[in-house]
Amino acid sequence: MNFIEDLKWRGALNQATDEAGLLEAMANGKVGAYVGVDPTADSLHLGHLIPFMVLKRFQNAGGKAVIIVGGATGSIGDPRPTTERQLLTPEQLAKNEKGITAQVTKLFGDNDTTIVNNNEWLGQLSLTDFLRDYGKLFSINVMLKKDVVASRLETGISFTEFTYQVLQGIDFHELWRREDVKLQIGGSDQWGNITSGIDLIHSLEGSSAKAFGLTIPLMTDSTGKKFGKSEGNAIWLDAKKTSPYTFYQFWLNQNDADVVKYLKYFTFLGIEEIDDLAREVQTNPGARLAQRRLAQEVTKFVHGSEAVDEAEKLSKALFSGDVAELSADQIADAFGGVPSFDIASDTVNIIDFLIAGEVEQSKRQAREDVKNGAITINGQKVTDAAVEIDPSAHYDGQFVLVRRGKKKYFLGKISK
Ligand code: 629
Repeated sequence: MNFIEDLKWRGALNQATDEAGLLEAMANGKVGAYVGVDPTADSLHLGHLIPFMVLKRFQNAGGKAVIIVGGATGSIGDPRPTTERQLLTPEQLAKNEKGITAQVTKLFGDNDTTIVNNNEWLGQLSLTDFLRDYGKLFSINVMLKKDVVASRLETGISFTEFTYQVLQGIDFHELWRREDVKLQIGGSDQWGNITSGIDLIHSLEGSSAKAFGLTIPLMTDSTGKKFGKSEGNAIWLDAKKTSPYTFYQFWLNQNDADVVKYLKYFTFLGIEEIDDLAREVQTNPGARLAQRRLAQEVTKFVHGSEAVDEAEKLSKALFSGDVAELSADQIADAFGGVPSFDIASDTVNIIDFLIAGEVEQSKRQAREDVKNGAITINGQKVTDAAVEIDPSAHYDGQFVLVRRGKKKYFLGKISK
């Protein structure tokens, strides 16, 4: 399969300007492709993986990868379909650029990749040069027809955001000129900006200049929900914002109805392996082999294989209830989502403790559960209702972990 056929098979091609032309250019020598990211936050999230996976596939197909960190475009803001963006402060921008650049470097690092900040050229451009050299080549009539601009005509759009498409167009031309970049890749929301660059290249370099665009469908899950959030929170690629364990679990918890789609779209596994895994989903869904492979592959790509081992070790400990030896960080990470309550650091009787944490509704029920062996504290079964719990004894004195029955966890947090 060639680059385009592979994308089609993976469900990762939404629109392309000229498939045959692109394949021909790729066959005629090493060409570059680029993806741009605006530093709107200090970390990438799952939405950014969408074009980055395809950029990697392009690299694997023999191309050169170029990434723009949009210091200049990020200071303007790509218009959203609904409302005007809040401008970021120079301090926020600088911090975000740093974070994003470091992550992109890690993702693409050692390979044949160029990372540039568009501040380099857009930051130098004078207003009169901008209007004379570029503004003259853009037709307001065409600009108004771009989807996102059209959708904002009712609610309003500032001149600043309206101009964004010109800036992204200048970027494409700049990379076309100096890095031999002939393809721009982005999510389907980027079509208008990408074609604006192609039009600019044709105006400046002649209509036969080779410049192509390709967009990728944005992901939705089988329930139609926006992909990439867990309990309303974004899944970040920064391990400090979303731990590798949470990241791994996000993929492990995907539905049977989605998992094959995600294997194609978010991993580098080939057709045979994915077909095998698809068969497993049909014949042995309980084993969740496909989900596990998905979690391993994506976590490895983003956080490395050691993080995969760590996440699997932690998952195993949780599954078996073997939590006594976990670190305080691992407890915080793995049990961040369970019901929690604040406790003091003084020793406390187990029954009072269970009532205080609302683990049990009545003392009578609490005593019964303790006697029956249904209560586990920090991985240790407690069957004596007279036991005193010492909150400082485990997990660096930060937590007391309670399990009621087989699965129900509660986390006592010791207030300092
Ligand atoms: C300068 C800036 C360029 C080319 C692109 C850009 C950024 C672009 C944009 N992209 C989104 C972002 O940065 O706003 N104008 O958050 C985001 N992108 C990844 C995918 C996307 C897109 O980084 O393309 O579609 C999300 O999946 O929204 O010269």
